[in-house]
Amino acid sequence: MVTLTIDGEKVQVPKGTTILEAARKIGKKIPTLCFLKEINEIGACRMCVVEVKGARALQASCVYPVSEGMEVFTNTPAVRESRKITLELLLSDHNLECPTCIRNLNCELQKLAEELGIKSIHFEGEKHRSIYDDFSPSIVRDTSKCVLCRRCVSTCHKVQGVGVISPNHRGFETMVAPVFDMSLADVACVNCGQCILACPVGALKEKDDTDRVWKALADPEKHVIVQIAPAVRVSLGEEFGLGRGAIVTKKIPAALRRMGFDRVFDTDFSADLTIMEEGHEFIERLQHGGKLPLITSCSPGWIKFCEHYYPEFLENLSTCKSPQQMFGAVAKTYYAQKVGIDPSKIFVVSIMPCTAKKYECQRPEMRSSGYQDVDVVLTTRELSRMLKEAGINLAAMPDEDFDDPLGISTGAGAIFGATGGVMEAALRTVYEVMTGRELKDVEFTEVRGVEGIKEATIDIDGVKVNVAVAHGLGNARKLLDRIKSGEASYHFVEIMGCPGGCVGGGGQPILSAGERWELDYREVRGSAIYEVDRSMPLRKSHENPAVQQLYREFLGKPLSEKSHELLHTHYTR
Ligand code: HC0
Ligand code: SF4
Repeated sequence: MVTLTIDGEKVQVPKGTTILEAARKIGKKIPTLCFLKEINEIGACRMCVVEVKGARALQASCVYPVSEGMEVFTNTPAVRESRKITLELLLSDHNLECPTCIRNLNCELQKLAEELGIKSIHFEGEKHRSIYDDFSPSIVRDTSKCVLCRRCVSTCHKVQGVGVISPNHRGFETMVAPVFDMSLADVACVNCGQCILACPVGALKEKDDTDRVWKALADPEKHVIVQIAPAVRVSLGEEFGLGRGAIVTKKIPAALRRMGFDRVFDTDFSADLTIMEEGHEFIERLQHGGKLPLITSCSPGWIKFCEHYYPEFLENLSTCKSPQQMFGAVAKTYYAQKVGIDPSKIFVVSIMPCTAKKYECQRPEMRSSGYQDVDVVLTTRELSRMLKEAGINLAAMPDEDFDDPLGISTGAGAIFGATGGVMEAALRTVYEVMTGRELKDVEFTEVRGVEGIKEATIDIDGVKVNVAVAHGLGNARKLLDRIKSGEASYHFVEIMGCPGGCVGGGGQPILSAGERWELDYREVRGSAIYEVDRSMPLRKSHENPAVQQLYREFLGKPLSEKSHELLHTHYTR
């Protein structure tokens, strides 16, 4: 342990601790901007400077390690002046469109200006060259708002193992961009949106599709239906002051009906359907020498990552489309027939925690109904903006149910939203189908939680099934490399593109770096997802009566010809 004083107060911390962490331990908040715990600790922005007795200059506390007897001062006139000048210089070269910026009132730069008491900007000078890149189906970059903190760069490189953005050029010309300042649409970006969650300002945002949905809702010719993803029910409430991970499953249908949707359905329904198809696909491959490990294919960021970086695993991917896409295909065929509406008049909106889903719905494979199966994808954040625009306060909504039949679901569908959930849901069904016996304890806790890679061996009547789960593409990379080298071998693997699974999706409400340090949002929202599961009367996908009815009336059985035509696809090199 090391003992030091901070502003005269004694503090003991382990060797290797930074001054910033030591200060936090005694409740002292030092302002930061580029710092993102464990992801970006580079001392670049110099907002966190402090005086260290004996040191020649002010030091960046986020990278300066403590030492025995050190005396630190966090609040001297020199420290305050330096931070203010740094911030004013940043603001002097910033696009100050604050009231119309996507991050207005949720911007770390704005917050710092308030906290540091910046009342005017004393410097006026050149503005840096900027690019507005909106060619990607998912992500918009506006470098006029970039503060060069590199949080997005570190996230893309270190967390996601992708690395398609970096600081280009030098000095005042520095710009965070893909190679040769190309568009994100033209490089191997996987549209995960994790860079957006890392951005402290409005330099990165999702492609906004809210106008297209308002237009559809206002069109009397259109039958506008909506599906809501598993993870949104534990995050949307955060935008309405209900606390991180608040469960708002039943408030969502009420709010969406008031917005004008004709039917409010649930992706949890088609998640159950996915399990029926994927569970049988697994059993088929296991028992008939098919390609193993079977790897889940419902996370579109992961699919794109696999296509670009690990094409040798494409044959391992489940041929099942994702629940969002299965929903669209079923909505424009089975549901259209059932309600007697021409599928060309049906407009399918998805509310997803994900930016890559915007890209997924536009893929050419996703038109098996004869139309684009899902018309528009909105992120959790976009839905929240629309609700606010319509004056609908989610927090004040009564409890209502989803509509029949595509709104009926089980707990197995709900847990898709957390890392390990697809695997657990599949195991619940695979076990019962393979053994013909009831699974008494449905909880496979070995595959739950935020550890990067989880493994388990499940005994199914003497058949030992080895499974692994990875979330976040950096972890996926590690897992795939181990499989490739022969170091590990599995029968069934779940990969989700985002850390924490969909609860940590790139379209979810954004936490500041400070809040991320205080609380693991992946864990909080993940626990809420499992609570949703426990509260459901049915917890196994094959028990979903609406899914059973769909098979009886339309699909026949899992892996039938009709299922293959509508619900499956192939990804090729
Ligand atoms: Fe997910 Fe999904 S679980 S990817 O994270 O599989 O986005 O929540 O909707 O499709 O169900 C996201 C979440 C979904 C899909 C489902 C899967
Ligand atoms: Fe990187 Fe994902 Fe952002 Fe693309 S969307 S730049 S892959 S973090």
